[in-house]
Order: sequence, then structure tokens, then C-alpha cells
Amino acid sequence: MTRVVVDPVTRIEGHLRIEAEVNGGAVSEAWSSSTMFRGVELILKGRDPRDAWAFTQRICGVCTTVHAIASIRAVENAIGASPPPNARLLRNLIIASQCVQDHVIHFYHLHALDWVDIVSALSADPAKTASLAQSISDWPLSSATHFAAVQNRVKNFVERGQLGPFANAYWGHSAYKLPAEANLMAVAHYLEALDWQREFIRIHAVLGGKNPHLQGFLVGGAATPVDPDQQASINMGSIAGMRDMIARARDFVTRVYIPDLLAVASFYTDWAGYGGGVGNYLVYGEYPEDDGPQPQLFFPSGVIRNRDLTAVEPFDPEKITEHIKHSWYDYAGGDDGGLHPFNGETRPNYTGPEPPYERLDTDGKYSWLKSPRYDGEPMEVGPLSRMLVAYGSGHPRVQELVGSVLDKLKVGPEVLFSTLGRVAARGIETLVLAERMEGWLDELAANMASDLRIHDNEKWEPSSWPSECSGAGFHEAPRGALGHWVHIEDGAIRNYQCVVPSTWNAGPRDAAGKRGPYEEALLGTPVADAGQPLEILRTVHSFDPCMACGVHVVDTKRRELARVRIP
Ligand code: NFE
Ligand code: MG
Repeated sequence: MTRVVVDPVTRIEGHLRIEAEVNGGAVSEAWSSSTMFRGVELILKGRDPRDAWAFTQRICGVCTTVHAIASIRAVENAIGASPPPNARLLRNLIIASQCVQDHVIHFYHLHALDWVDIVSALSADPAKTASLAQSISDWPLSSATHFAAVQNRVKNFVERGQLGPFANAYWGHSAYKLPAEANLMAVAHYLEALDWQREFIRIHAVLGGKNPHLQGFLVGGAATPVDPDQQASINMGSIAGMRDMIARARDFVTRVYIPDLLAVASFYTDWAGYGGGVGNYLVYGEYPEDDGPQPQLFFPSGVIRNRDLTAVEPFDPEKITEHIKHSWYDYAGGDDGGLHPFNGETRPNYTGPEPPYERLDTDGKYSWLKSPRYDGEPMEVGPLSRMLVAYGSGHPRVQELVGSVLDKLKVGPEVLFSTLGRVAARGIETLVLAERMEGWLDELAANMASDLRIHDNEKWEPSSWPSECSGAGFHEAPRGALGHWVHIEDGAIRNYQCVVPSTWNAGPRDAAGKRGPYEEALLGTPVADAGQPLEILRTVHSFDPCMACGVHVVDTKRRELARVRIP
């Protein structure tokens, strides 16, 4: 038995440590730990709830926007504000563009190098690479000259020893299966996607002034004015500009991302047999399609247990609890119970070893993440959960795309419950959203022709609120189900709790000893070389970890955590 420690896991946001036992070439036990401590929930106490979104948005710079959305929805739910249609449509466009950009970045810049060997790309034949690329897509940048130029660029990096983000990887590992030409094609698209994502996210500057951390959010609506006839508003010119940006995004996703995903996946279908995890999937639902109190959602909410796609249960927010038996916190009532977020507590209690350390006490407390549970069970959240719930709920486009991806890979639906299924679901979701966005833009253009309202003024003044009220805000962030819970007293925040996608997925064992989704997904993962645990990274990265989101508490004692010496 070998104990493998991966710390820090790179190509993620934040600080994640995986400890695993490897027996007979496969993972037999695993622990997921967030070793970073930071935060926001406690500094919100006593503040104006209308300001909370601006603080919470800064929980993370990767999923910028998502904590702003969850926060304004929680406060609106508490005070009874109703955003008008323009605000709903602006938000849908902001959320969807965030998700599309984030997923493309994840595929190319955070995950691809687990499957793509850059060093092998150096020996590819550019002419054969061009034939391969042209056989899977009519994307224009596919000539032998183009691929030769990319290859030279990478060679120059290597010869100058300037590998940058490509240094310290497991190049040449036996688990890399792509032919040299597929590796070169993927490297070329890695570089193209860098430019693409920078261009596309300018849509956030139009919709909210800047990215990251848009400034156009407002409790009760939006602070981005819409008026077809005003220069300083979202007008017909900005609508036309966004239409162009959305069309180009859809083009890149359709002609580059999806063909690459299918090409890479076809060499790794064995990964449909690994990484399944807990088999329970939770979705809060997203993209309200109308302005009623219970709007129709483009991606439906729901719960799937034990991989049963025929029985999607309704989501019940009362069934959420957070446990801390194995987390560096304590609860006033003892560590064995779970607390609903409305009664949530954030009481840090670090009992781990002083760094640097060899091992965590994985029988005791070992993470800054809590362990969220639904009806007592661990749940996977994220693109796979969303696509499974949409598929099981009869979403026509999702059913069609899932069917077509399975056909192309010549596999059955059981492969969805795996590392490969997670990667495929993220691609499918990106395409479905890139296709849907233009519709929301059309609705915005049509609505603002006769309705300039962007805000519910009735509920702006705290004097219009109940003296005590509480609310929950739900959102589907790129990495999954995100909830904020707020309790307001006399116009100020009394308690605030965030339960975040990466907390669901990366959390440690609960009081009953049940593993979290990362931990469960790692069981059975093959490890060819314990000194180069590439396969562990594949499964962990397939969830797209974000520890900045997952840990969002603050050290109230202001202890010194690290001292940095600058020579
Ligand atoms: Ni910081 Fe975030 C949230 C997580 S979502 S990345 O909420 O987990 O994509
Ligand atoms: Mg929390």
C-alpha cells in the first residue's frame, strides 16, 4: 500500500490537497482537504443586505458573478422584491456568458493537459494534423502551415526553457493515449481558446461594466439601464454588438470545443468506467423564463438518487444540512449533527498539524470545507448533475445532444456516471447555453422597446421591509448548485451562510463517515505510477475544483497564518 499526497493540486482555484491510498495499482481510499482559510460570511454580519452581493461576489475571481447573483436573490427572497423582466433577462445573459466562458477555460486550460501530452505534440506531422482537424470540423485555422507554426512556437518555448504553465507536468506518462497529431491539434486550440475567452467575456463589460466582478447588480433588479434611444444605456447598438459576440461564441463551441471533446474522448472511453462517485445528483435549477414567483426554469431543478434517471425528485431546500465532524470548525451543539443553513454556524477551530506536514489526521478533522448533505446523503453538483436532471426531466435539446454524443462515442447512457461523463456533460451544457443566449437577447430587445423598468423601487427602502425576515437565494454556478441564506433584522444582516458547489463536491466525510463526492469518485481510479498520479488529477479536475468558493469563512482571531519573506 502506498500513500499518495497531491498538494497543492494545480490548475484549479484555491488550495486543495488529496491524500490517497493506492493498492495494486488503484486508489483504495481517498481524502479531500481544503488547506486554505479565508472568508466572507462573518464580515457580512451587521451590514446592509443590499451591499452583500458586492462582498460575496469577491469570494471567487473565477466564478465571478455567481455569488452576486445568489446574494441578491437571497435578499430579494427575504424582503419580497420582484425584479422586472429586463433585469431577469440581463441576469440570464450574464450568468450564461459566465458559464460558457468558464467551461471553455476549464476544458482547454485547466483539464486538457491531463489528457493531452504537449511534448508528444512536438513530434506531430503538421500535414497529418491538418487532415485530422479538417476531418472533424470545418474550422478555418486548420492548415498544415498553421499547425507547423504552432509547433514551432511550442518548440521555441521548450528550447528556451520557458515552459511556463506547461512545466512540471507528467509528460510522457503511459496513461496519455492521444496520437501526436491529436496532441498538436489540442495544443493549437489551447492557445486559440486563450484569445477567444478574452474576447468573448467583453460581453460582461457591456452588461455590467467590467469583468471580473461586474458592477451592474442591484437588489430588486439591475443597475444597467436599458433604453433603445440612449447612448449611455443598453441600446440597439449594444444589442447588435452582443448578438455578434454570442454568435462567435456559439461558433467556437460548435466547431472547436465539441469536435475536440469528441476527438479526445474517443481515445479515453475507458474513463467511462472510472470516477462515478456518489451517484446522487442535486440541481437547484437556473435561467428563469418568466417573471412569476415560481418561474419556469430553462435547466430544471431536481434530485437523482442512486443513478436512477427515471425518478427525478423535486428539490426541497429544507433537506440541506452542513456537517463539520471532519472539518476544522465546531458547532455549539456538538460536532455530530448537521445544521440547516438558516441556523448555520461558522466557528473555526483548526486542530490540524503545523505546516509543513507529511499527513493529515484523516480519522479526525482534516479540511476547511464543511460537508453539505441533502436528506443526509452526499450529492454531486455541477454540469453532469444539471444535464442528468434535464435529461431525466425531458429537456428536448439536452436529450438530443446527450443521445448524439453517446452515439458518436458508441457507448450507452451508463457511461454518463463517470469522469468521462462529467467532461462530456460540461461540453453539452456549454453548447445548449451558447444556443439559448440569443433568444434571451431577442427577448430583451423586444421587451425594452416598450418597458424601460430595471428595478423594483417599492422594496428599496428598509422601512418597507419586515423588521425580521430571512431568505434563500439559489443559483446554478458553473461548478454546480450554489445557495446563500440570509437572516435580516432591523435592516441589517444577522446571519449569512453560503453553501457552495465545491463544498458539496470536495467536502470531507460527514458525521456518519460517508465520503464526499471527490473522495468516492477516486475509489478504483487506476494509478500506473504512484510517483506521477496523473489519473488522480483526471478525476479531481473533472469536477473543476474551486476552493476559494468552497472555503469562504474568515479567521475571527486574526491569527498570523503565514509570514512571507522577500529576499
Ligand atoms: Ni470559485 Fe464557484 C461557486 C464553486 S462556481 S468557482 O459558487 O465551487 O463555478
Ligand atoms: Mg459556508
